[in-house]
Amino acid sequence: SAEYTLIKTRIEGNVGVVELHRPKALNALCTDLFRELNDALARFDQDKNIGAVVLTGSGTRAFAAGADIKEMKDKDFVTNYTKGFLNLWTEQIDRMRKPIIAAVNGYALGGGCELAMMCDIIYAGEKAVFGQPEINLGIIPGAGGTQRLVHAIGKAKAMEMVLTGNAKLTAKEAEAAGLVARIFPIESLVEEAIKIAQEIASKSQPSVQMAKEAVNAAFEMPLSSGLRFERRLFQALFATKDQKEGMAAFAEKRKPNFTHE
Ligand code: CO8
Repeated sequence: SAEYTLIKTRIEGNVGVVELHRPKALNALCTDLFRELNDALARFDQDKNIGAVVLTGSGTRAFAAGADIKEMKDKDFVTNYTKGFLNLWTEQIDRMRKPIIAAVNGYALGGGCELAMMCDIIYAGEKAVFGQPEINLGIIPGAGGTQRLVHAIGKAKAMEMVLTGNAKLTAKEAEAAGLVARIFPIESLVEEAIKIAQEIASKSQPSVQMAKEAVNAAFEMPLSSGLRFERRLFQALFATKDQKEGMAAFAEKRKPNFTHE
C-alpha cells in the first residue's frame, strides 16, 4: 500500500500479507519500520474479512537480519529505559488476536529471529538461517531470544546459539528442533504460507482466536490453570452460532458455512 515505504501490504482472499521491505539493509528492523508494521497489523486485526496474517521478507535473502545496528549504536541506558526501547516494537504483535504466520526465507538473525518467534507459526524456505548473534555486539537478545527460543528448541541448543552468537540453525535443523513447523521450496514458501493462512481463515474466527489464546496460555500458566482456562474457552464456544453450524454441517454431511459469530 502506498502509505508505507519500509513494508508492503496486500490482501489475498481472507489473508493479510505483510512484506518487510528494506532489501538493501536485509530488512534490518528500525523504529520507522515497526511504526509501519504495527499500523498494518492493527488494521488487519480490525478487518472483519481477514482471518490470518502472513509476515515475510521481500526477496529471498532475508526475513530480517536483526535490529538496525546503525540506528542502535549510540543509544544509552537511561533513554532506553525511560522511552521503553523495544516496547513499541513488540506491543502490537503481542496483542494480535488473529494468527500470524512467519514465512522465513533467508536470514532470521537477532531481532529477525525474535520477530519470527513472536508469530504463531514459522514456515521456512530451504535456505533459511536462524541465529541470535547479539553477543557479538556486546549485548544479548532483547525480544524473546533468551525465552521463546528456549521454549522452542530447549536449553542446550538455545544456550549455544545465544552464548556463541555464531551457532546458527539451518532450515532443516530448525525444523528438527521444533522451531519451524514445515519447510517449503524457496519459490513457493510464501504461496504455501498464504494457502495455510487461508485455510485457517476459513474456520470460525472466534474458535481460531480462542485456540491461539489457549495454546499461548501453555507458556504462561501452570498446567492446572492452563487446563482450566482451556476448558472454560471450550465451554464458551458453545455460545457461538458457528459451533451450531459446524456440528450441524458434520451431521448433515456438508461443509460448514461459518459466519464468525
Ligand atoms: N543492521 C543494520 N544494517 C544491516 C544489518 C543490521 N542488523 N544487517 C545487515 N545490514 C546491512 C549491511 O550493513 C549492509 O549495508 P551496506 O551495503 O550499506 O554496507 C547490507 O545490509 C548488506 O549486508 P552485508 O553486506 O553484511 O551482507 P552479507 O551477505 O555479507 O552478510 C549478514 C549478511 C551475515 C546477515 C550480515 O549482514 C550480518 O551479520 N548482519 C548483522 C546481523 C546481526 O548482528 N544481527 C543482530 C542485530 S542486534 C539485534 O537484533 C537486537 C535485537 C533487538 C530486538 C528486536 C525486536 C524485534
